[in-house]
Amino acid sequence: MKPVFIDFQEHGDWRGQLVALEEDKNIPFQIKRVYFMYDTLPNVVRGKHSHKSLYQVLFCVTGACTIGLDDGRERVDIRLDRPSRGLLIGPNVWREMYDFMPGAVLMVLASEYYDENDYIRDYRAFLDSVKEKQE
Ligand code: T46
Repeated sequence: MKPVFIDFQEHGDWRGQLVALEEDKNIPFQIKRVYFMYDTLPNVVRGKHSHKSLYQVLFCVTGACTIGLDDGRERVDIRLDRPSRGLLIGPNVWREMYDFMPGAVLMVLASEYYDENDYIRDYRAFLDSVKEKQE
């Protein structure tokens, strides 16, 4: 599967860098929620689920971490290691986040409020739902 990156304009000058995120402009949805994770332990794998309808853009605003994406046919592993690069993840994609650098902060912009009913947390059920959509 092909990851969808959004590379944001860096407004750099002698003071440093600045990146601006705007809903329905460089973020392709209305932003209903922002969350971030930090202090992630080195051998931890987060995620391990897909979403039924949620769109999200993930950024490693500090440090780096790896995102594994799986559409039920193929898996790709992506190293997110710069704050100006976002990774867009839509529905029906299994995701895992791992190999967090110490101090890494992974920030996520989401198209919907938190809703546990939108999650598929069982890998077999995820494969079945992908198969159903292909039929
Ligand atoms: C995703 C990946 C990239 C909330 O109360 N509100 C929230 O908005 C979120 C995201 C989580 N929570 C609670 C639910 C759990 O008790 O925080 C706890 C940890 O959530 P979870 O185990 O789902 O976290 P991750 O890191 O496995 O997954 C998260 C998002 O949940 C998910 O949508 O795509 O990051």
